[in-house]
This record gives sequence, C-alpha cells and structure tokens, in this order.
Amino acid sequence: KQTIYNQLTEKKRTGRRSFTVLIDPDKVDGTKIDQLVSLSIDAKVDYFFVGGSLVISNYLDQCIQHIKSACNIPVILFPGAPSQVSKYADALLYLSLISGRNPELLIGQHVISAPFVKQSGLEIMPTGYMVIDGGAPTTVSYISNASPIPSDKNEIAMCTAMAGEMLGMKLIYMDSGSGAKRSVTETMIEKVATHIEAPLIVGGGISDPEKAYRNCKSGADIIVVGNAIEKDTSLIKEMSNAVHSVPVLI
Ligand code: 1GP
Repeated sequence: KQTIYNQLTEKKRTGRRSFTVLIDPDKVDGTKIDQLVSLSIDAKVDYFFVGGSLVISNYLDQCIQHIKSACNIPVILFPGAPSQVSKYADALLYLSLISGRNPELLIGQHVISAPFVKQSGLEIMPTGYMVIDGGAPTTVSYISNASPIPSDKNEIAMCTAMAGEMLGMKLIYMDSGSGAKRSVTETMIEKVATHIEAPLIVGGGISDPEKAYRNCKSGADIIVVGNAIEKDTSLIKEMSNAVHSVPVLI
C-alpha cells in the first residue's frame, strides 16, 4: 500500500502541489462536516488536517469517523497535544517544535506519549514544526511558550529547517499560526524551500487564492487553510484551483 508520505514525495518529485483543508474539531458539527466534505470533494482537495492548539471537546474520534465515512480524502492528524491522537485517521504529523526552545515540545511530550502513539498503528510522519511570527500573538505562539521565528529572519528559518531535516525530519511545516495577521513571506518560503529536500508545508493566515498560488511558486508543496475557509466556504474551490494551477516544474 502506498503511504501518504510516499505520495507526498512523489508529488514533490513531479512538482505537483497539494491543497489541505484544516478542520478544527471544536468548530464543526455533523452538518458542517458534511458541507465541508462535499465542497472538498468537488474542489479536489488533497488532504484534511484535523487538530488545533486547543481541542476542548471530546469529539476528535467522532469527527474523523464522520469525515472518513463521507469521502476518501486522507485525514492527517495535526495535533496540538499528545491527547489528539485518533486511530481513525490515516496518518499523524509527529510534530517537534524546532523553532522553539521548549524541551517539552521538542521531545518531552513525545516520550510520554510514545507507547500510545506507536500502538495507534497510524502512519507517523516526523515533522519539523516551525512557528513564524505572524504579526500578533496567535494561539500556537502563546500555548507553546516559545518564541516564534521573527518574520524577517529568513536565515534563521533556513538553518532551522536544514537542521530539522538533517535530524531526520521528513516534512517541514512553516506556520504563522491560525488566523495570523501576516502569513509567512514568500522570500522566507523560497529561502527554506531551496535548502531542503523534504516536502514543505505552509500555513497560517492564508486568506486569498493569489497568496496560496504565490506561496507555491515560492516553493511550498502543501498549502494549509483553516480560518479563511471557516469564514467563506466558497474559498475551498478557489484556493484548491489556485494551488493546482501552479505550473509543474521538473
Ligand atoms: C494553522 O496553518 C494552519 O496552524 C492554518 O492557519 O487557520 O490561519 O488558515 P489558518
């Protein structure tokens, strides 16, 4: 069986970008999920990320089961905490907050949850998670108790991503935080993308299709959008089309 990671590297090799819809289990009910799923099928969305910095409800398993029963789009966990693991998903972004210096989020929580994560049987994708300053404190920057990378420090971002990759991380995720005022700059994306081989995920504050398109042109392989879609679901199709219209570079 082809793993999701193999699919991602194959897409990267052939220059095809992916569009991902982020679903926060706290913000959706059954009806909303049905609506998002049907729009996402129609828009040819590549993946769902499910999770968030704060998942308050006990609704994660149910939310994922609901998505899985309605479509074949892979569901990838994007956990804000070790408790956000569900065996019903297809894969797990195994995040280490490499932009921060909080040992709990670099390795501590991983040690505590390791047996549980392994037992889940999920495809584990080690991910170097980099929070980039988004102009104002976001939930992730507050909760992580770690400074984000300043938005204009492209070299720091580049060296952090390179170090993460050499430590064995298979994906790099640059995130300016959900609802960020400023999303990651194109110059920073380009700087990071040209120095790593791993697929590059970019998200946080992406609110229009043009931005999604330009991020891909700058080197992002996977674009993640949550907030903007919650406000206007018609953006699912526009964003997905924009990401998929980026010329394939070989
Ligand atoms: C946040 O990258 C995601 O972790 C998505 O952010 O909700 O701002 O689209 P938005």
